Amino acid sequence: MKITDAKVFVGGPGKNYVTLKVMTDQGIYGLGDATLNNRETLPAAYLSDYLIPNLIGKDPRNSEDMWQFMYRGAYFRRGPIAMAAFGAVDMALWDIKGKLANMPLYQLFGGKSRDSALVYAHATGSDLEALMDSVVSYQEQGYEAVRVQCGVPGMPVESYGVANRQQSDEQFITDFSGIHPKQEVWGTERYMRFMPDALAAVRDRFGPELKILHDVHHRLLPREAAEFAKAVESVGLFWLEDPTPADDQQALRLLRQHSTVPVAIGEVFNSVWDCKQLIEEELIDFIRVAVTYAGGITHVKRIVDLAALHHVRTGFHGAPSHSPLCMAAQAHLNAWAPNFGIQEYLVLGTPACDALFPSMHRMEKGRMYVSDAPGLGVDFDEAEAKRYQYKPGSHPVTRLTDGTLWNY
Ligand code: KDG
Ligand code: MG
Repeated sequence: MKITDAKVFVGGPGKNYVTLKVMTDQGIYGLGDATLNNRETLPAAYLSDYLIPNLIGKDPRNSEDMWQFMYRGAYFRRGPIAMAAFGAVDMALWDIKGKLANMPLYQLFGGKSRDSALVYAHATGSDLEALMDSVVSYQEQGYEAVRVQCGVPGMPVESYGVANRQQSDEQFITDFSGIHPKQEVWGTERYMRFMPDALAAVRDRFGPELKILHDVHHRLLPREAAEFAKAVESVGLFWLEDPTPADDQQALRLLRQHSTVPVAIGEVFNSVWDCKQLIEEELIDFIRVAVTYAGGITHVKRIVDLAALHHVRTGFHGAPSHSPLCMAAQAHLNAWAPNFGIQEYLVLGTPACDALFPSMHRMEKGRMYVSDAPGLGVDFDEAEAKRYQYKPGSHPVTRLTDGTLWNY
């Protein structure tokens, strides 16, 4: 069996999905995703200029050897652009393998460990009242878990994950007005004074059963993160996400010494080496990598296995920018992983997105049901894809009130 051709498509409804299609001499094709949010043209170029020419003529069944070839062969290791490009190739080869075996991918990993995967949604409000309304609407749809983000009094409404009453959460991931980022303002003291009480108010209102998550989005210094984690302990969070940037991983020890709040980190990680210290020292409770950004199924499965040895559960990244292909790969891992925790899931299939990526993966009442179709279980409609083209966009940047550039 041989790979005969491969193509990359960039575009999609309101997002720049980077989709790889790998064709074989047996008529079977595989699909993969390289959508690196707001840097989409770069993994696309890595694929077209370097990887696709090396795929032609290779046996697609040897996905492990191909992964090693891409990683070791590049010499310059890791990094989100390369790892997203490798992720797309790896997913496509697993898709082909599943189609050849006539099995959904979760069967190739070891079968199902659960019938459905717990999912969390994003509840958000410019103030506490709007946030409460948002939580109610998710509860009414059957969600058991919600991430809550809220505007902080005295700070501009534009801040990570906070929607005002007219906006949807999705608009906060990409600003399509161009490549010059818009600016948001962050005030640590105000946030630290307001947010623990806001989270406690959500707990009081909704009672003990609601699983409440909160994302600090890398904004606090290690000491502040430890103070915050201690202050929210009585809320009983399901997790506290990215309390501090994890570049300095030993800094998380300080938080652990002061609080038992469960910690989730890893959405910006792209290899097992980024996760290693946090997992081995048991400084986190949930690992947040995404299959696309972290080199595909082959590599993320290794991260999941390492995490399992250290009681760390999965909580794969699934922001609105994630392609249905990435979410499908994660759905198969979620069905299998003995250490599954929760899945962030926001690509709630708009008709346009479903038309581009038809699939039988299903969301119902805050749970995801994996498709039984062979391979990834997602198709890609090339005729639909012609309707879209790349649109430049960017993440906002964050500055402190005095203008100092901070972590987005
Ligand atoms: O591209 C960046 C987003 O994926 C990120 O800001 C979303 O923090 C995020 C989350 O938890 O989904
Ligand atoms: Mg996050």
